[in-house]
Amino acid sequence: MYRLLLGTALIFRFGRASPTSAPDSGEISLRDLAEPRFFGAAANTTFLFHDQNYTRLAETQFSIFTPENEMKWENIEPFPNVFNFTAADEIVRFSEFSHAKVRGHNFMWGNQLPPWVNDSLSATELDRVLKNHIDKIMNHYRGKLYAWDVINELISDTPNATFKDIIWTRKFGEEAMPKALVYARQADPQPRLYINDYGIEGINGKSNTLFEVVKSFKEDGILLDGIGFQCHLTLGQVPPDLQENLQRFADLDLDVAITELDINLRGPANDTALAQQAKDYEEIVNACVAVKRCVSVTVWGVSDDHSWIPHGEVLPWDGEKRPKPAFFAIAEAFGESTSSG
Ligand code: 9MR
Repeated sequence: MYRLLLGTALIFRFGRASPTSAPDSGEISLRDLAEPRFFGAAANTTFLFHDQNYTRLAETQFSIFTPENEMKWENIEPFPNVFNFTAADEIVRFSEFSHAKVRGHNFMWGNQLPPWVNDSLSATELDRVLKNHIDKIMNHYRGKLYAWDVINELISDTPNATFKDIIWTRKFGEEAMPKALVYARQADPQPRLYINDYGIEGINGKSNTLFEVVKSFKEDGILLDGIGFQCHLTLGQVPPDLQENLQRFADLDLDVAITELDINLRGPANDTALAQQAKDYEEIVNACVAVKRCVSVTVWGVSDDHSWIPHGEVLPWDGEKRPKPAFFAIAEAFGESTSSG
């Protein structure tokens, strides 16, 4: 009740959402059922405070948020040493009001870089630029963030290479990841530092590559706290060894997290497809709750109308913010797990 009132107060305070009657999810709150884990969403300021039903779901259903785009380099440091924290701050403030955590996203990625971060910078200049970027942002959010995706999507998709060929690896080679991790740890020892990637959900060539990289970091004393498994998956294709894979990373003394979950129907949203989608969501949540070090499950968006995949019908709430079978499947998976670690 408190949270509902708070949500209404927030909407009133920011004054931008239009009051409509919200389809609700009954008495079920996934954030409550997920405890002691976190249930999260990618939050997007284009909708937060602008779509009342979105804000209400955000406020009542989630205990952790990842800014979908607001902390990416092109948005947060669009020009050299010129930082724009406005949008990212809105999400951090909203999270504080609703007692939710924040995962920062991200520092080192090949996409969504501003034009001035390009190959014409020397390795020395890029090094200075990276350090300054991490320092300024971590200072700004000191004490406020739970975790950071320090590194996003650097592992190669092909077996003949360890890393993707992007600006960071072109300039720094295999020092790219350690550099970012060390700078982040130096800037603020508090937040959990993660490597986040896609296609590493099952035991496969790519996750094996990451596993070896992470093992060598551990041996070299490079501090890393967790691995984010994005889980942008296609209907019916949850890897059967997801849990085993999460566990082998956890066994390296790392937290693991499902960070960007959605299930793309790639076809019509009929009852059969929605039932399979629910099964897929349930399997993923089950895998997380079976692994002690799995700290959170985050879906990439809130409802189908605001997903990064248009018409993909990928999320637990439909375009009208009505709970889909996937929502109830998640509730069941978390609900049944309350006794497990
Ligand atoms: O959801 C994000 C979308 O709004 C952006 O246009 C897109 C641009 O690259 O990035 C999306 O988020 C990505 C995330 O940051 C990293 N993993 C893949 C996500 C989906 O593309």
